[in-house]
Amino acid sequence: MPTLPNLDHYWLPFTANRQFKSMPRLIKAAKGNYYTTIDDRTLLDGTAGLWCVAGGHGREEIASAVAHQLRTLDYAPAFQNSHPLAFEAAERLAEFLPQGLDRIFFTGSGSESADTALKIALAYQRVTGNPLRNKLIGRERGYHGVNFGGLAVGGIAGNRKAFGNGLTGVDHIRHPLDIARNAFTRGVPQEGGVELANEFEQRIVALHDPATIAALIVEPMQGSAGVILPPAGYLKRLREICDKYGILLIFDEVITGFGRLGTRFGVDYFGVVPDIITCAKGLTNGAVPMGAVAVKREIYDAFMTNTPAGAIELPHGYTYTAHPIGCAATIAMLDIFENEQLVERAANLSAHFEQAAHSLKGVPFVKDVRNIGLVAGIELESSPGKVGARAFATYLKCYEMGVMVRYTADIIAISPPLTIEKHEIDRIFSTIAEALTALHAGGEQALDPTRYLPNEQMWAAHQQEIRHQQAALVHSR
Ligand code: PXG
Repeated sequence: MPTLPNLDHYWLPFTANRQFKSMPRLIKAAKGNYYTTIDDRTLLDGTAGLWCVAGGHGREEIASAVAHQLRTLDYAPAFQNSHPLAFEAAERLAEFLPQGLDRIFFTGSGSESADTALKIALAYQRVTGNPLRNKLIGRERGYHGVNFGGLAVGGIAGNRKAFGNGLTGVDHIRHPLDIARNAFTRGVPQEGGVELANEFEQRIVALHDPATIAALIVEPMQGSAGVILPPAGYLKRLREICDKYGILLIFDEVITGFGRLGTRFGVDYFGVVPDIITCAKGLTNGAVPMGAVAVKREIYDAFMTNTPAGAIELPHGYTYTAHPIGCAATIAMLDIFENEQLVERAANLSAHFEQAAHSLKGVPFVKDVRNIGLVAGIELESSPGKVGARAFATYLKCYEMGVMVRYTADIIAISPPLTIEKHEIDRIFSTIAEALTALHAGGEQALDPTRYLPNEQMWAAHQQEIRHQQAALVHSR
């Protein structure tokens, strides 16, 4: 049995630390579509880590590319210098991205990509003679990471309210979730998209004066906030409004990029092309922290032609921009996408995945199922006065039964590696059904997190057992 590490020093992100430390769920290894926990459970990965492990865990190709790169060139100064792999990674990524978006700025994460994209949009307006265009528009329930720019345009209230006033000159369009109208729709809702997008023009553009707006940033599909799909025609109409008023359109594809929707990017799924795309996560299979921002060639060219020769065109960048290790992992991952036809694989599995997700209709507490590509959101009725408790208990019960799911508020989100097999998809959704049925039978008590393994009592018993064994060992010497 394992010994727990000292849990005192590490402050976990987006986690109830005291609760977690009383019942730590620690993973020690992963291969393919499975994790191994420190208490030797096997968990099927229903979430590709945090939406990032598109190619399955423990990819040998990435490990050896990274190891080789570490031994060859661990680091080179990112400013005023570079290294060949940065250019190769950018070229390869440009080939994978939608046509026309082929100038690449590398970052270290999705949050850095969001802030980089916003800064490029603002600087672009300035460099093209529109310095008054300095407002940024996001969307309610949008998630663009946790840095100040992304936070400002983001629309998840709980992520914002602890952190002061943020940026000025920011507003939000409405999110498109309408359960009353669209519950259990398979794929994108068909109704209401254009009217909803028109509100951008009628409310926000009109309110602010279009000549003051630099950019609109949206996720093609809102992932973090619980899988919110754009109705048909909605993104296309947003594009038209942006074009009409000279507003840049940014797609945050940190989740929707790299095959998640059964297409390379959300752009390819929806047939709507933004001016700037952000990505991260699947770029390196989650193996190395890395992100990227792709801009239309005209945007890059505007910086190159409208700034004095010899000047720094964009005063922005990170120590770890185009880090050699990240570039090596990116190239290895793009090879995997090509060699294994991962995007096509995801597309081919989508119908089976949709069927399995919607089999949850009628299961206790399920009030909506939303799906697209290899993504499903299962919205539960909240327990009165305890928003999030039911989804948390479902997550714990699934974990106990050997399946990793994600939850946010009372929504379960499923986004497996694109290497998932059909029988594994079936197992994910049947486990959720079983967990919800058990929760229904268990009543109020079933919402108590300490009932699920691994819990405090189990770990206490382990630690006790270990102390006994150690004492016996010392004794026998
Ligand atoms: N944009 C989008 C659209 C994202 O989904 C970020 C930016 C930020 O990326 P970084 O790499 O800075 O975390 C994200 C991240 C979840 C979950 O469970 C989602 C994210 C991160 C962690 C958990 O839905 N999205």
